[in-house]
Amino acid sequence: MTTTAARHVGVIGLAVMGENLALNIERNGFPIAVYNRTWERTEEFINGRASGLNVAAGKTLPEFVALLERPRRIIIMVKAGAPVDAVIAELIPLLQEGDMIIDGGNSLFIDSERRSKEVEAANLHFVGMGISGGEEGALWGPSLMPGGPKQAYILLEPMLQAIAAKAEDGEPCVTHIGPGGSGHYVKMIHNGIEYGDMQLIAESYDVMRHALGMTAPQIAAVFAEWNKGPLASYLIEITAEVLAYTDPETGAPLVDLILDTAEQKGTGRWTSQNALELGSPIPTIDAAVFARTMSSMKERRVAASQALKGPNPEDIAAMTSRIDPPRLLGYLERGLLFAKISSYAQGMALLRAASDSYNWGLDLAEIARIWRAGCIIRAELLEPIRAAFGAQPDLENLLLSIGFLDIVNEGAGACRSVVTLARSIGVPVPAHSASLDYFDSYRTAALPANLTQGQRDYFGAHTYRRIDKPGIFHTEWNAEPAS
Ligand code: NBP
Repeated sequence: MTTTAARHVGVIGLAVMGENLALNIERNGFPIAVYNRTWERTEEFINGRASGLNVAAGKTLPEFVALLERPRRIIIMVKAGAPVDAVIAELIPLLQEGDMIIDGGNSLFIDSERRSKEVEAANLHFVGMGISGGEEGALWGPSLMPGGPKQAYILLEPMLQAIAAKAEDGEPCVTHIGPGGSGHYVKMIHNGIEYGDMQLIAESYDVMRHALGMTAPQIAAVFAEWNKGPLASYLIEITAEVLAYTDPETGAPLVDLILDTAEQKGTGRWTSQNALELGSPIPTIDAAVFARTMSSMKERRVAASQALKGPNPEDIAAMTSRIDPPRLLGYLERGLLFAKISSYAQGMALLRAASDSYNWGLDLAEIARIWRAGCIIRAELLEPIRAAFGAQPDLENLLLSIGFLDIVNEGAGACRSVVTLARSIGVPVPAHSASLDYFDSYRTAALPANLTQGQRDYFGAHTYRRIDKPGIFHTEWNAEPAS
């Protein structure tokens, strides 16, 4: 441990994320100071993983602050929520004009908006920075989504670029997202998209095991193959590895022994709630959030499985016996790609809606660019998405991008085949269905909302507009028609 020379940056919070981020910063040559509320954890770190490294530690917060060069750059990596407010309240009196507080946790963007006002009122800068990539990413290169004042970002940029993941073209996965809580907002959408991706993958796996009777290792081989094509991504790669893993105790595929109740920490739900507020549909992400909720009702599902009937087993057997496996696997691959593009189209449209609504000036090409490496949704697909928004910054919907038109028009047919088969054999595919319904609704010039408007006018005199003449109309629907 070194305690001389002013430290370029400080990290508060030495749990999984803070510790790894601190080691990443140190490895990249930036003198660093660390602090943790509980001193034992700091001691463990400096005498353990940070032993012999250029890391200074403060036992108290004032001691830690005194180690930093000015303007101070302090990254908070503590539990999201009240702990972040507690740390900020303790820090403010110790800092001076122009110092920067960077919250690197998974904070709700509304909290970051509020905190940025509180911190700016003390003549300090607040940067709400989404970080994705988990423990490995924090150590070796995460995708970083910093939001806050541009002048603060400029002062942080050399360090952030050094510690961020690098895409294949060598570009660091970090950019100035926008003001206020925009960085944490973009991280929230990233997580929502991650929920959608994971659910879509799980549904493909479910169709393979039920329609084709495939085992986990056989399905692993399919995902490994898909990872060489347009679906290539971190999530497909780890799916193949999870499915191929054998439980050392029983010799069975471990995935077959895992209880089917998925947990959630809330970022997916936050995304859905915000989309409802902004009126920007994200049905695939909504379906993924609810799929996790349904999965958590294990006891109720087990009980219902005795009472509620799916399709007739003979019909299922007859149907599955007619399936040509290579053909279905082709549909599944192209259907998954289609469903994923539809989900990204929804997510990007929500980013646009938020940018307009909160006046953030988000650059969607830049956001796709920094998601290409380091983060959980990193995928080959993000380069063409970046290119689509780069070529057409005002692109209204990704589905309409020239580069994607043929893929989605062809892929919709494959997804339709998957959804139709799954429905016929009683396998739930809510995220595939939602992706397809979004596409079908978006491409439909005349939806049945004319009838909805008629009903609304009938019971609530809500009025309607007509397609054959201008104006606002109301009808006394149950009055005797004029003879
Ligand atoms: P945790 O979320 O588990 O938080 C533990 C840290 O918070 C400890 O350092 C603890 O100090 C500190 N802390 C708490 Br709790 N209350 C505090 C308070 N009132 N004042 C000061 N410190 C307090 O840590 P994590 O898993 O490393 O995650 C850090 C942040 O990064 C979270 O917002 C998380 O959501 C986010 N994130 C996590 C991941 C991931 O993969 N884990 C990925 C991306 C983002 P103590 O030692 O004294 O108890």
